[in-house]
Amino acid sequence: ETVDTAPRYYQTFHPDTHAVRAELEQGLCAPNAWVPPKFLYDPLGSCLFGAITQLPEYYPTRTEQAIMARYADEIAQRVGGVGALIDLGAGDCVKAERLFGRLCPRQYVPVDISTEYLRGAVARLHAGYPGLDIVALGQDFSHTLSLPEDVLDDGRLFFYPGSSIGNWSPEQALGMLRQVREACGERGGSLLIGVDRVKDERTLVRAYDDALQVTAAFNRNLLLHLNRVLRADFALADWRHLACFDAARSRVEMHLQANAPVTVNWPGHSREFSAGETIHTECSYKYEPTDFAALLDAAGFNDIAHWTDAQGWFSVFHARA
Ligand code: AVJ
Repeated sequence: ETVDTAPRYYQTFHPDTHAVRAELEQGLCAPNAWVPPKFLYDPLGSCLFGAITQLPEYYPTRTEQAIMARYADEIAQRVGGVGALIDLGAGDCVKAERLFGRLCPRQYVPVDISTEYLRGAVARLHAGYPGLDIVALGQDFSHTLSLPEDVLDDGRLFFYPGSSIGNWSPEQALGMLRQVREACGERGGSLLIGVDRVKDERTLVRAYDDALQVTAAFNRNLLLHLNRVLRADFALADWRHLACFDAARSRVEMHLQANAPVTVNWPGHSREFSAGETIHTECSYKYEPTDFAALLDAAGFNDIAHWTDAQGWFSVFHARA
């Protein structure tokens, strides 16, 4: 007999706050304008990201999935009994769902800044797994990761798939990994994380500048999100999508580039952009496996295992706290 336990939601992220507007204003008014990549994820942005994962050029999702499928037994054996499966940047919860059969978590804890999208995903998941204990967190864990009391504290497994860690610089990633290690607790916690690897520039850039222009839509949709959050007047026609690889920093960058001189206004502010000027919207760092293992080590993780694909395009790591 399965007992139907309704999911619990804890929403701590609210985009309509002064702090969020201040964070955006600071970036937009900087000499080299930038917006944190987390603002790519409003409801439409989360949907467009889902579409990106299906694109022929976007290899990370399917490569990671293939690694997880091929080494499913080994991974499950290493991970052992799972209490809470804590899914950082859960999105549609589909990646975590694939682990349920083998890992049998006693509790599922999806965390995402795209709060409305997460609610929908959790409602669907609950319908499919009525007995599963779900604690959903609408949280911006880029500041601090805080888990409510009802998250089980034995055998925690943090799941950070898809190379989302690549949105952080290596220094920031170290801070994030330290935070995750702390949150693993003292009772057999561990981390399962996917990391995209350094490869030829053409493959990398095409993954972020696809022929169908879904990634362009994903990037430009950020402007619609900013219009809502800031009450700004960005016009889509003024901005084009740009993706490039900075080999020295080992990162793909996404920018929005002004087609012509343009002034953008929102209450209390205006910002002039010259023709060709850009707003930097995302970094996606690419790692060599040894470098990423060193980062895990520096963050205090130990007993590190690593799996990859035949081409060496993507890596999955498991490490104990
Ligand atoms: C979700 C951050 C892993 O960097 O590849 C996809 C986001 N940006 N296409 C990535 C993204 C453009 C993605 N992450």
